[in-house]
Amino acid sequence: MRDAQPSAIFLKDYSVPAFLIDATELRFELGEEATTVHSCLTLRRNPASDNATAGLTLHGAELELLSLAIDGNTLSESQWSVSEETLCIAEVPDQFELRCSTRIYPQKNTSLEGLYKSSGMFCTQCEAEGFRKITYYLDRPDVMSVFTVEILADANTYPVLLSNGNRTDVETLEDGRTRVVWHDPFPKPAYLFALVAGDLQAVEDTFTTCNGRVVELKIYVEQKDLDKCEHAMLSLKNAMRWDEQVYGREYDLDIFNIVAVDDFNMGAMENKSLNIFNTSCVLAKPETTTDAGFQRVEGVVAHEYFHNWSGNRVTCRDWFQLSLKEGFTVFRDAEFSADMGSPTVKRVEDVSLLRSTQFAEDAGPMAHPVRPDSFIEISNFYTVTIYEKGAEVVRMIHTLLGPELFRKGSDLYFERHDGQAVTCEDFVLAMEAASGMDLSQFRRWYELAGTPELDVSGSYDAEQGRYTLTVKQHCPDTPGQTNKPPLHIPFSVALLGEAGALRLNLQGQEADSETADNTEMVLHVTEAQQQFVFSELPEEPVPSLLRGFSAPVKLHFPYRRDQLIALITRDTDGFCRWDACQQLGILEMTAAMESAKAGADYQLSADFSGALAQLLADDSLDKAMLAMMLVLPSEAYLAEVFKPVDVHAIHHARERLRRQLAEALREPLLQTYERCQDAQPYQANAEQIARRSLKNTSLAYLMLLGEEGIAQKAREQFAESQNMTDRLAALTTLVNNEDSAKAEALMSFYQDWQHEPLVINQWFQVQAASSAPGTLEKVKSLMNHPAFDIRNPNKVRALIATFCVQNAVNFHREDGAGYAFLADQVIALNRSNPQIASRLLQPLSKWRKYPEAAQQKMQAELKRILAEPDLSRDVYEVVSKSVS
Ligand code: 0A1
Ligand code: ZN
Repeated sequence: MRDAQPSAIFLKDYSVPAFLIDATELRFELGEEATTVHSCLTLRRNPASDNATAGLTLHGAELELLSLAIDGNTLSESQWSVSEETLCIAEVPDQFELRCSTRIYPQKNTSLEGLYKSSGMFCTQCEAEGFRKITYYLDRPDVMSVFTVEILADANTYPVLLSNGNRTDVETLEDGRTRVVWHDPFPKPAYLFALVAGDLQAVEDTFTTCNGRVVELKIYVEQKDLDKCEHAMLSLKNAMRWDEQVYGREYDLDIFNIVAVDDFNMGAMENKSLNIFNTSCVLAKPETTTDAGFQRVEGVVAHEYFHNWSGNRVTCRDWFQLSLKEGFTVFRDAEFSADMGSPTVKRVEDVSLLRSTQFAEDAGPMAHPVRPDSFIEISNFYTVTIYEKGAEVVRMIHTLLGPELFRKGSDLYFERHDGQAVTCEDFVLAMEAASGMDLSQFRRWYELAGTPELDVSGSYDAEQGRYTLTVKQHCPDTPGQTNKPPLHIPFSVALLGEAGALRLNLQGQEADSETADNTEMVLHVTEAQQQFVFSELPEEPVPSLLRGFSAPVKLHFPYRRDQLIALITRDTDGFCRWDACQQLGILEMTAAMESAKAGADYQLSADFSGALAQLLADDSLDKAMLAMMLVLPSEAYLAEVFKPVDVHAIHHARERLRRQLAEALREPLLQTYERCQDAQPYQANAEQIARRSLKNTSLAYLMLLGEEGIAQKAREQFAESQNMTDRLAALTTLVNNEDSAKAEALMSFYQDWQHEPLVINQWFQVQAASSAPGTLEKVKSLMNHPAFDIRNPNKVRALIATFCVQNAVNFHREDGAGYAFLADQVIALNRSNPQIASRLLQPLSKWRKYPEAAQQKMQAELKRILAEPDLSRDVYEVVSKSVS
């Protein structure tokens, strides 16, 4: 809990550590009451530090100090002092061995940081600053040490005892305990330390590396989950192979372990050779897991594995550099998932997330650069900006350099910095050195918060056969940053003619041609305003802009409707086709909302439904793409487009348009629904996933027609489907349409799956997301359901966060009850789990986007939270930055 005034720490204040720890020996005595941790640290003064006489200050929190000794001599109480967060020893030699014993209480640890218990097993989470809750230490990523870990625990209760690296010793003691020793030869920061003790079973496999080394792979789970590990194991092997082939990175130890735990604040953690996973990101089988769940497992397994190089072998100097490992690793996992499935679909999914969630963050009170300048609590900075915008920044470097030079750059980065803790600047320097490219202006992407906006216009001179694109850029002000200089924006373009993309002849400007036939180019937008002139164009082209979403910007171009339809039906860039659909959808939404305001009825435009009908008739189109193109812009994205955000008007207009679309496309949707039925046994491959996605999108539309015959199909699908994707899609549409079978379906679903917590979370989610009136009361009553547990983050996310984030009409109820509910939950979680409390709070922090009446109610709840005694640093930072 916080001191009177939590203060910010600043990147500009970084200094090297005064001491280094060459070796770390830990001995854990795991007990049912308490755990004792004995540490032996080999310390020496850091030659790079300019303070040669400094005392030793170690981090530590919530620890009971039992004893302290330097070089074998026990220290008396006058020789050290402890505060809530530190242990200081004023006088120490230049080189010494520090022995320290502490007592901790993992059974009482509800924050899920440090050592804690989950479903009877001991496990750890040390990133970012959790190790200090285990023992006193230099808990900062630039202190890298070789760890040896001894674990003692009751042999019956904890038959599996794991830590990082290789197991070097094991014995059974006379007192009924087992003693094991693990040694990790690679120096690492404390945040990568991990320990697991429990009654677990493993699924085993091997991987032979490119150099013929055999690596033992194990996924440890509870016995009942042994049948849900196959997909994670396959994903792991695919990721290991992919990293060799695409990045030349070979795995470096003889074992790689994954452990699944029920209670986990995030998705997973890349501890060296002992990844710890939220069960939701590792367990999958067709009967319990949706296609999206399968894809998430694949992506997260790969992400954590890729960290072995981008994060572990080369780590971060300080937490301001978090995106160095996260942005790069997200880029790597996105490319991997693209290669394993459908690249365009993956790209569209990622861009959707970025544009709804990251753009919102970048426009709100918590906006921060990819490399922040300051923070109060680092846990608040595991954000979509650090992860997803950070990945976009790496992607832009990839686009600017091209794949070969990018690979040269990454090779150089790994070679230069293997075993080091480095900065984002080191990454850019390696990319520059390998490519010869000047990225000086590009660096601003790391420094500036806010989403840049591109205002583009085009004009065609028929006589000269010239097309001129005028591009203006500006980046809005964000907290602490005004009047920003222009960024270096890679702007990928093509010009479409009637018969396809036209050859590009760009006058006088430097640009890289992307395609052999010269039909796509990356323009370097570097100034506040710039013109690009293309010549030898026999017809007025339709510009296809920001292809593949080549930069994380908001693009404005005054497209005519016929131009958007041209892009929808014949652009060769999948992202631009989808985006043109979204833009036409926004035009429809705008018109529908204006009509509603004037009390008039709006009728969906025929050109829009006509274009979608044309797509439905096109058998050559990827079905997953088609499914995405059929979906109107999400409410979350529309909340980024309309200002102020009237969530009720948006929801009702969107629902009306959806119904009208269903009416206009009834026949083709019915045919599509039937055509996409799968006779094959379930597989999580791209083709089947695409088919299910299109089938269930069609069903969701058809259900809006309120026809008994269609409802019957949904009920049948619910009752008969053997996989969770189809079953949950049917349940969702029965719930969303208040079907007569809703209550019974929810009940039978619960009966069938009450023994599977991950499935029950989906059951909570479906109910929490329903736009029906009274959902808040339903959510409150579900919080008293025996299957709900507020201490479990997955359940909080499934029920509470789903309601607050994905159910805008109910969360933004006009009486403010949704806001009060959220504030109550934040206050309840503030003490038990500050990280989850702070994350949950985010929707309230965006109050400025909403109409006046909502603003006041949201602010009042923020103030109520701020007035709470003992606010955690996590919650305090978000509330204090967003209130006022
Ligand atoms: N490094 C992990 C994410 C992670 C961060 C913090 C955690 O606990 C507070 C846990 C996991 C990743 O990127 O996957
Ligand atoms: Zn990561």
